[in-house]
Amino acid sequence: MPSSNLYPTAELRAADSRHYLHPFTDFKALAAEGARVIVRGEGVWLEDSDGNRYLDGMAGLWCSNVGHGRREIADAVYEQMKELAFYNSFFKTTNAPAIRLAEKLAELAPAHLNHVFFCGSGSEANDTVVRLVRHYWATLGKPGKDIIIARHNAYHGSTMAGASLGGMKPMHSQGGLPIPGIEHIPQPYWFGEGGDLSPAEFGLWAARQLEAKIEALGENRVAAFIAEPIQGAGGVIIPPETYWPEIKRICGKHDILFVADEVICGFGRTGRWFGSEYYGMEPDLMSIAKGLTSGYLPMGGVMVADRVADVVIGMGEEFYHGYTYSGHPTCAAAALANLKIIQEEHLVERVANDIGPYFQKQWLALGDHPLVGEARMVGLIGALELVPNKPSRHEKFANTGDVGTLCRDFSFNNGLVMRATRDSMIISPPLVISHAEADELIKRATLTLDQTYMALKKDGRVK
Ligand code: PXG
Repeated sequence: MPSSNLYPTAELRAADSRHYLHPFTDFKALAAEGARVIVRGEGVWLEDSDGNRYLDGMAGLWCSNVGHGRREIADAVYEQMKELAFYNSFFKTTNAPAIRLAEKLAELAPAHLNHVFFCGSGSEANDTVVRLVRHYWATLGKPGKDIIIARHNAYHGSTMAGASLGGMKPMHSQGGLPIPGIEHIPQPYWFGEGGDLSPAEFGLWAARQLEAKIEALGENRVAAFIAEPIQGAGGVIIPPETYWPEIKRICGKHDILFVADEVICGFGRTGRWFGSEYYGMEPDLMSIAKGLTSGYLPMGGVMVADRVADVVIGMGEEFYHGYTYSGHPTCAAAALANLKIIQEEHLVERVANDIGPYFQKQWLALGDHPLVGEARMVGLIGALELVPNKPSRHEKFANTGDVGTLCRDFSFNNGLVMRATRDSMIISPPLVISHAEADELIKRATLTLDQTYMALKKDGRVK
């Protein structure tokens, strides 16, 4: 990758703050500071308009599973665009890449999931979920069975239904959310909310909140439970081992659908194709996006179990739902090329047996740092909890988020992209990261922790 370039950074920044409304951004703060202009990506590396290089510890935004700059995907997209850039899938029409992709996904997903509804993003996937599960129960003559249970601090997208399913309080405070018929239960976040319970006890407690909620609402009113196998944006919440088996028992006992939001956990992140497989869950529906195309083009979908498809296809009236870009041929071509790379380079197996264990060992060792209260990781998704007074996990920093932001800024300056959630640091690198690059990531993360620790010592926030 060339280290110099011709981008006019100052002018781009000025135009950016004049015209570009960024997502999830404090506009005034961004205008004051100016955004980093990212101009190039290759493998796990990014380069900005001033020629600075960054190790992309977040795989774009939890999505660049095959790494940046893959020529194979660019070529597949180019070829498809020349042939047929776009046609829709309405009115009894279809296209070859979307068919091939649906077939491929049925092959890769657990055996009982053989149908897919395509859309443009994870948010649209979850909007589709809400409409589809309600349509399913209505078709079975139970239109009143329409409540969807989700979890606090979950992230399911930014559309009206996605943000409603999500459990982010600041999002609900804007725009009149959640929409009706969505309920939330506690998350299985032992480090932050486990009190004096052991992880195992807390995992059972958190799972049983689902049963309590179903019983309080009445099973005849509950359509589905939706959850990420591991909560990503919420702070890489890895549930205690007791959690998913108990959820499985509860979903099996009550007649409700289980929806796995695989937008982050899907396509190898956990060392299995899907996070629900890692936890032995058998979802009725799976939301997918991000790693489906590794972010090369926007695409999402909902995978549908035979049990649900049989009803919706065999008994239902028309499902009045769909997007212009459902089954977009060029996006499907990108997804196919991406999945081909994941298969041919054995990236899922690599996360399970090679780079995953190699990286985890070093990441978990960061738990010994005086600032780190807990290091956790599954596959290639992990977090570090920063605490002021180790080993207490009950004491937190004042003004939650300030220390995380400080640490993230040090990280950027050290040429490493980590994301901060509250006061924890998050990592989710491309699955192609090499051993040497993993070592480099850990080196930069260690330096970042040391600098953060020193700064906090200096201003008295740690003793
Ligand atoms: N479900 C999950 C589990 C997600 O992580 C979505 C749905 C929505 O996908 P789209 O494609 O509509 O964005 C997501 C997206 C963050 C961050 O700050 C995470 C996401 C999106 C934006 C920011 O960690 N995840």
